[in-house]
Amino acid sequence: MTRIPKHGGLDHSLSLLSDPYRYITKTCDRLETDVFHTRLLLQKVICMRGKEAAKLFYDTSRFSREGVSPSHIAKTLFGQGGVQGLDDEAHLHRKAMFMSIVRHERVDKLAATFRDVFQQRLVQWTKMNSVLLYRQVQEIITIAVCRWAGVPLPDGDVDRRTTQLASLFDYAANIGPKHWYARIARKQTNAWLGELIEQVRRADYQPPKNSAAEIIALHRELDGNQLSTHVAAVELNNVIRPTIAVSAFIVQSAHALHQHPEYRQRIADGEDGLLQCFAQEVRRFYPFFPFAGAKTRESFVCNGYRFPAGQKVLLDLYGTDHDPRIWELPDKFDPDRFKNWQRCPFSLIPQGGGDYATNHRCPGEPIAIELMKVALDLLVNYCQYEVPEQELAIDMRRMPAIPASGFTIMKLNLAN
Ligand code: MYR
Repeated sequence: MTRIPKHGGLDHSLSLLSDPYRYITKTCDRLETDVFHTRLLLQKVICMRGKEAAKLFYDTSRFSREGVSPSHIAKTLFGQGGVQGLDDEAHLHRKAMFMSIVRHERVDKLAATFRDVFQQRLVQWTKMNSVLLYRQVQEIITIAVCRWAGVPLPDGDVDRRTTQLASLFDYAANIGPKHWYARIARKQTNAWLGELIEQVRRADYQPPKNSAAEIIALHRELDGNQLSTHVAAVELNNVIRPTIAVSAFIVQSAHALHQHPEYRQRIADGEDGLLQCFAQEVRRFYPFFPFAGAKTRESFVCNGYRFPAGQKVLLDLYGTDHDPRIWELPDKFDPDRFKNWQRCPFSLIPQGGGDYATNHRCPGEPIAIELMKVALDLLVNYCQYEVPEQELAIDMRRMPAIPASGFTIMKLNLAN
């Protein structure tokens, strides 16, 4: 048996928070290991990285998710009682509900709605002095995803609901006033969506057939009962909120286009498969979700290392997406690496790994990719704009990490 190396010291929460995307990899490199013990929030935690670690982490016979999210994350980002904290049959059954919401043709429908709303915004942007892309794209997605999900959103509510929903992921890692803002926003958005669930159940409001609002409101659990109003609201929020978080990937895509203008021409030329490769490389290259958490069910030995029962474990998502054993020149932005990519559920894991239906991999991944492709197409083929002087460095302390400026564009004109 080999002892799991230890990152010695009292507690490393501050090191993790000051470099959330690189703490695990940096420590692994320093200790020359792929797995180590550390202490976070005064608790013993095992951190690991790489493809083999991801395979282990998504073995549901060894790891459970119940009660794993720290309470400040559960009370902001994920909400309480949702799919992220379920295991076994309950998880498979709830996941099947999400899979039915994101069936292929429904993703296409969302992408088409997003394209319509985005194109209308492009016209408005021609009249604006400057456009803060992160915020604007959040509003576009909020309008599109609510329409698609069967959630009524009057024009006058777009600003308020976008701010509330975006705060759930933008402020999830914050402490102080932003955290409390997100806690209030969680309550407000759950109340709003819960009221809608009740209206659907009372038949006071009929959402479109097979929309997320209908599927979730009428979903029955394994015991034959409907979800409580609270959990149904959390799950509807679990469809809407992460879709709005795709705004980070879209800003990162705009950033990548700006840093690598040679791809503009290739995209404009309609190069086969390039939009897909570009979107995948943005998801691999840029920081989105830093790490995922789970806990061991029983004690077990893997590769000579003993994992104790009930042990919290973090899997390094960003580090695995930059692992040089998987990705040649991982710090080079190179969409062409995806041209002949052999899909592997444990190597490209910005939104979690494993299988959508049976693991805790985000079922919204195809949504993220399709919305990114639409945004790239519109930003390259439907308009021209300038990127003024601004702080364009990716703020690695921010989660999700985007340029500190939020990415401002100016002098936007529609393409002829
Ligand atoms: C979602 O809404 O589920 C997707 C959110 C994506 C990015 C959010 C990044 C926040 C990560 C917080 C982890 C904090 C761990 C201390």
